[in-house]
Amino acid sequence: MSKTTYQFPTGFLWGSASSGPQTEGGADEGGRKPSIWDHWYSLEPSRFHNEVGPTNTSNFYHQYKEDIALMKETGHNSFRTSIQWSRLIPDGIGEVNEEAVEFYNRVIDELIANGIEPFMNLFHFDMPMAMQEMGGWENREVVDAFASFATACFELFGDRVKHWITFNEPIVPVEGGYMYDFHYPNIVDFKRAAQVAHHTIVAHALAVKSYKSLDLGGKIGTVLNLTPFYPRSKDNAADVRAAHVADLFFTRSFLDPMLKGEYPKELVVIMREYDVLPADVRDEDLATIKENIIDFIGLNYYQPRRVKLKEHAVHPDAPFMPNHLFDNYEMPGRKMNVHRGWEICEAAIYDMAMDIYHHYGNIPFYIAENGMGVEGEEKFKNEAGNIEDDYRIAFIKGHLKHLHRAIEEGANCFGYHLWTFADNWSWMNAYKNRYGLVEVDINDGFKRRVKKSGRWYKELSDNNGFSE
Ligand code: BGP
Repeated sequence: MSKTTYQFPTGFLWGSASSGPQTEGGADEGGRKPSIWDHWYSLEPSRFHNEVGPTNTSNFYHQYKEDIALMKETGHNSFRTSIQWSRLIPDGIGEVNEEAVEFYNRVIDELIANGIEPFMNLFHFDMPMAMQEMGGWENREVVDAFASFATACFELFGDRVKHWITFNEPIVPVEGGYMYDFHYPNIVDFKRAAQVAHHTIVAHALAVKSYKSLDLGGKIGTVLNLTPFYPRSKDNAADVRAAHVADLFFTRSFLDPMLKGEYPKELVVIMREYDVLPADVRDEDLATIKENIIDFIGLNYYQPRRVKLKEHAVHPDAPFMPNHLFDNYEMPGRKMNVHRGWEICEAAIYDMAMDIYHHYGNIPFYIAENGMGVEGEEKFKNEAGNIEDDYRIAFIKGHLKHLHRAIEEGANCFGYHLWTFADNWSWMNAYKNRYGLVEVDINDGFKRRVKKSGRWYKELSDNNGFSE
C-alpha cells in the first residue's frame, strides 16, 4: 500500500502546553503566596487523587533548564506555560515580587536561547487566595487587579514574549467553582456562575486593551476548550435543538464575545427566560468587550460531547443548570480512551477548525491542547524502563490527519501543541492521568525520562509532518 504524507505549512509551530501551578512546584518558595488550590488542599486534601496536593508539582521551578533541554530534544519550537499571578504579585494587588520576575526572565531567556518560542498565559485556574477572599471573579476590584497584573506582565516580559494568552479555558473555573463543585469556592449557583463568566470576559477584554495600547509588536489571544456538541440524531429536530442550546451555553458564550465582540442573542433570551442573567452587566463592559477583539485563538480539544433532548424530568427544587435543557448521550460503540474514560473522535478537530473558518472570519488559530491521559502508564514500560506509548503516537497522528484536511481546505492553523510536555499535576486528578512526552517519577526526585512519543515528536517536528 502506498504511503500518504501529511506535510504541514512552512513555519508550523510544534510544541506543548502546560501551566505554572501544574509544573512549577516551589509553592512556598521565592515569595509566592497561596492560590485557591493551596488553600482548598489545606481544607480538604481527600478531594485530590491519592491526596497529592499542589505544593511540589513537577519541580519546574528548579528543573526548568533540564526541562527546556528536553523540550529541544523532543522537537519543540514553541511552548506554553503560565505566569502565576500568586507568584508575580503575591497579594494580587500591589508589589511585584522581584524573585518571580527573575524566575520568569530566566525561563523566557532559556526558551529563546534554545530556539523555543514562548507562549505566555496569564490565568490557568489559579486565583490568588488574597483575591478570592475579596470574592474572586464576583468582585469588580478583582477584574481591575487582573488587568493591572496583565499590564505588569506585558511591561516586564513583552520585549521577548510575542504570543500572549489571557486565559486558559475560562469556562472551567465557572463550571468548577460555581456550578459543579470541582474547584474552590465550591458554590453551586448558576446566576453567580454567569456573573463570574461575565467578569472574566471583561477582565480578558481589559487585558487585550492594555496589550494593544502598549504596542509591543506581538499578538494576544485566548485559549478555549471547544468541545463540539453533536446531536444523537441529526434527523430529530428536538435532538438538534438540544445540541444547539448546549453549544450556546458552553461554546458560543465565550467564543462570540471574544471573537465577535458580543454575546449570542439567543443565549441571552434563554437566560432571561430562566432568570439567570448576571445581575451586574454595564454598558461600558459591553463596549470594552466590543472594542477588544483578539488576534488569534488557541483551541483545546480532548473529546466531543453528544447530547439528546431532555428525556428525564428535573426535580423542581434543583438549582438551574444548562443541562436542564438537554441530556447527555452515550453513543454505542464509540471509540474510547479506556484509560481516561473519554471518547476519541478525531474528526471533531476538523469540525472545530471549519467552524472558525466559516463563522469567525478564518482568524488565525492553533491547537493549544490535545492529548491522551493514561492512568497506570508504568505498565507500558519496556525492559529498559522506558514507556512505550504507541497509543499516544496513534492518538496524535489520528488528530493531525483531520487537522491537515482542514488546513488543505483553507483553515488558518499555525500550530499544534500537545498537552503536555512532561507528566504534571492536574487539579483534583493530581497525577492520576499522565499526558507527557516525558515521564516524571514523583516518587523518585521528579526524575525525567523521555517516552517513545517524545522521540517520535522530534521526528514529526523535524519533518514538519509525517507519512503513513
Ligand atoms: C485541560 C486543562 C489542563 C489539564 C488537562 C488534563 O482541560 O487545561 O490544565 O489539566 O485538561 O486534565 P485531566 O488530568 O483531568 O485529564
